[in-house]
Amino acid sequence: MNVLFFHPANYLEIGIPQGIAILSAVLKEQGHRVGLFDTTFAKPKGYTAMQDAMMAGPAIYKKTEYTLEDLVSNDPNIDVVKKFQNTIDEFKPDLLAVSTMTTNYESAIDTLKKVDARCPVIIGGVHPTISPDEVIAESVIDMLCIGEGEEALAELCRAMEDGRDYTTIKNLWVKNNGTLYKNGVRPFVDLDALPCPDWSMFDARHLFRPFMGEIYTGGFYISSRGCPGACTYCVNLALRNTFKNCGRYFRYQKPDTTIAHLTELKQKYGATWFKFGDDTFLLQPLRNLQELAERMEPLNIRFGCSVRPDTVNEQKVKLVKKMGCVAMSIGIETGNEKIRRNVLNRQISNEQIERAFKIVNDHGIRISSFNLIGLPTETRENVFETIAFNQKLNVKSANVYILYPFPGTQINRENDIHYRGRDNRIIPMSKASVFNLSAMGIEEIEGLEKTFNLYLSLPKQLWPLVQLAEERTSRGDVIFNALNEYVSTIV
Ligand code: B12
Ligand code: SF4
Repeated sequence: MNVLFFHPANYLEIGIPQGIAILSAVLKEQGHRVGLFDTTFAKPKGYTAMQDAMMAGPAIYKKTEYTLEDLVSNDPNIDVVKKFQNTIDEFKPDLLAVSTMTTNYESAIDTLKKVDARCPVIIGGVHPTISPDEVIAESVIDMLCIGEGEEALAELCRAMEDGRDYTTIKNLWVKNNGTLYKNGVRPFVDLDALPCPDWSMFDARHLFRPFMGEIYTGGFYISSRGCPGACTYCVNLALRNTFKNCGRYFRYQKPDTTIAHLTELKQKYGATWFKFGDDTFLLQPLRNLQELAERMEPLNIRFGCSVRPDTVNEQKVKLVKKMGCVAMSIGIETGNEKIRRNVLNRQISNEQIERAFKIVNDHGIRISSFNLIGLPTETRENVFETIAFNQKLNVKSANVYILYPFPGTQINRENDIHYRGRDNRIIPMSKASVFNLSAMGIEEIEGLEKTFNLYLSLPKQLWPLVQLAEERTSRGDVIFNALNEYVSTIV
């Protein structure tokens, strides 16, 4: 079978998607031919280079010898549809396999509608898993995968190759001769039975990893799946319900598997920097981390990971430091404990967060905090509580997002949110303020998102100026740019 994967990423949103990389490895093991159409480096017409700081993100930005923009500066502009059609015509897929989150789902569908796949199209990823009804209703989609695809896709390819019926495969919804077959879900895959992710078909520039002024080679790696949390803004709760009879929702690999894969990725691709995409890396039991610490140290890699503050303790942080951890993303979400507990259902106190930050800071691991604004009931004063809390924690770089009530989340359900606008298009992340869930106005939230890091970095005497920078006017922009320049070069 010829299987062509489609990764409909936004331009320069680098990072090899682990979903496609694992599925590709599984299919290759079974003797199938695999190809890829990836829009990450498809430079759109009229594209103008972004600031380097925007590209690398505030958490990791420090000037580097060269930037991602330098790496793509000589790339031609690409007509995505034409290039996709050429790839299809040359590769001649028997199956087109698309992977999407909510944020890139619609652009994937738009593109699919403009090409002739000349074969069945299957789609998977978090969005089809959470919103299968709307996805399967699309005329360009023939099948979708609910949840894990390793076994389902392999079974589908075998059946298609043998000319057998494939309408009853677990995890798949299949359209066939006017009938829709909605099959149930299967037990979770054994994470230790999966092959090493296949990075070979991806553009090597996906591996560009600037960190603290140095450039490394590396990418995402995920050693566990699931999270026992039930935060109201996260899809995990809905996923856990969908897969409640499939096995233990939070699962992790044996250290043997993690070590074997990291070694292979280092040997094959020169990867020395990894970002563990595990939902919360320190959830693994201590004995796992102990073994990983012993066996990862000689590998001499650096990595970053995301953790929940209530999983941080001295012993675990010592171990990850030994493994090579240099950066941690920790979710504060809001400085107001009541909102954190009652609105976000994160039962974590400010004190626990302070303790976690202290431990991580004491071990010299760089922290970037994650914050949400625009939360239900949130006022301007609450946002300033979040800024003050970041200051108290000595956060140097804060990531701040306006809450987007993704489908499947409790906030989405409780507020009866339609995430499509009047034009029936999915409201993009950049317009999350229009959901208007907080006690603030839309412009006020947008202004606070824009200036959050300025408030965080600048002394209170300059805050009246920062407030002017919140405005969406040319005066606001001029002041914002000047303050931003000042913060990134001097403060
Ligand atoms: C790594 C990651 C990223 C990376 C993505 C890089 C990359 N190219 O992979 C980056 C940092 C860019 C990113 C950004 C964002 N992310 Co993110 N991210 C993740 C994370 C941590 C891991 C994804 C992953 O690789 N999982 C492991 C693989 C194996 O699982 P998988 O992709 O789901 O694939 C499996 C199945 O879905 C299925 N499958 C997948 N594709 C296909 C295709 C076919 C044909 C088939 C049959 C099956 C199949 O089989 C796979 C193997 O079992 C997930 C959380 C998570 N643990 O999944 C969040 C997650 C996907 N992200 C999320 C969010 C919210 C975001 C952001 C919006 C955050 C923000 N505020 O900016 C942005 C959006 C970016 C954008 N503009 O689109 C949400 C998605 C919500 C949604 N409804 O889409 C998640 C689920 C986190 C969460 N718990 O809420 N993210
Ligand atoms: S801890 Fe993180 S991954 Fe787990 S449910 Fe909460 S937001 Fe989702």
